[in-house]
Amino acid sequence: MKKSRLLFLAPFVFAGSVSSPLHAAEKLTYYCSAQEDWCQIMATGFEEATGIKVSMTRKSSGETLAQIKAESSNPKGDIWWGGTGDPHLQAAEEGLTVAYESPLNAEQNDWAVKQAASADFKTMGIYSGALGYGYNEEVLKANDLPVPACWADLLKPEYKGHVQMANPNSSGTAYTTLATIVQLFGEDEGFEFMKGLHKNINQYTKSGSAPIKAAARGENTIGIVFMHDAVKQAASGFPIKVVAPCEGTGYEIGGMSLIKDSRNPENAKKFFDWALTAEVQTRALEVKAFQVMSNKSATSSPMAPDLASIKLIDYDFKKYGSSAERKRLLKKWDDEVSVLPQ
Ligand code: S7P
Repeated sequence: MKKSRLLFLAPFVFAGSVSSPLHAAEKLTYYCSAQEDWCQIMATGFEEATGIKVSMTRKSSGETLAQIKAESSNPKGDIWWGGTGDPHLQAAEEGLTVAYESPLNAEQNDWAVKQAASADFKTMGIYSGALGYGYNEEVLKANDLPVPACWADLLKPEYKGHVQMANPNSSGTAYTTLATIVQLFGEDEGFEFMKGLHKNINQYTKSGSAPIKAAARGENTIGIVFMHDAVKQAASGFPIKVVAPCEGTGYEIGGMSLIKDSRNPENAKKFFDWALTAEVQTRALEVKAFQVMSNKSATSSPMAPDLASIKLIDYDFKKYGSSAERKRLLKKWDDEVSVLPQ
């Protein structure tokens, strides 16, 4: 155990490519949009590996994009790690991030590098995961509700007050839901679906994974989330069942981007390279983060949803990650869905 840890630290501490842990001036301001526990181990792991002091802020994907935009005349963040790819692509298109081709790109899966190339390397794919939902089987039974299997099931009147999702403005998960439904059913039918769903929603949360955490605690019945976030709750011992909707579903390519005009650009690049290593990506399992990792040699768990066995749509990242389309869809959802009575 000790030996492998030394090997893991070696390129970063002993090769002299970064400053020693005693060099107090070295720092990194890190914005994180993955789960809090994963964000934390990335921050402490990087500090331990390099001696660079990390200051971390965890916010949902849409919120972090808004923060980077608001700070663009005087950027405070150095690197944005995690969160759905669409807002990372929007940041790239809006010139909020800078291009970087890591030497570690050769170790990554094609889909991760393809995502980067589509944005002229102003962002990078770091993991992937399918959207779906999870339900608390005890709460479902206690309320005498049928077992849902499809997106269409979530519109049934008996689920009124039993479904939770995040607000797509703040949450990358919920924006992925909106874009998935539009791609799956077409825009008109998709918005009718969102209006029907709205009638059954008990709360739009800020964070994408909150609905399944609430279901795990028995405070909600069905949470629309990434399937891996539902698996995390099941793996933690909660009575959560995970659903890959029968009509098919969308997916995310989680992103990592270097913030333009940042104060510590070299340290940000070091984090970028470090985060693409198989060893670091495998550490996701310590916090039950069950995404498919970008590094081809990262170890995945048998509990992770098998993307090959899920009916996935051909999610159009270029279109739905574009600034104009993302803004248009969010405004339409605000104007036509969120204002409706429930
Ligand atoms: O780490 C889990 C995860 O679901 O969190 C990211 C998510 O965007 C963060 O939450 P928001 O929906 O609130 O933005 C996903 O990228 C990731 O898979």
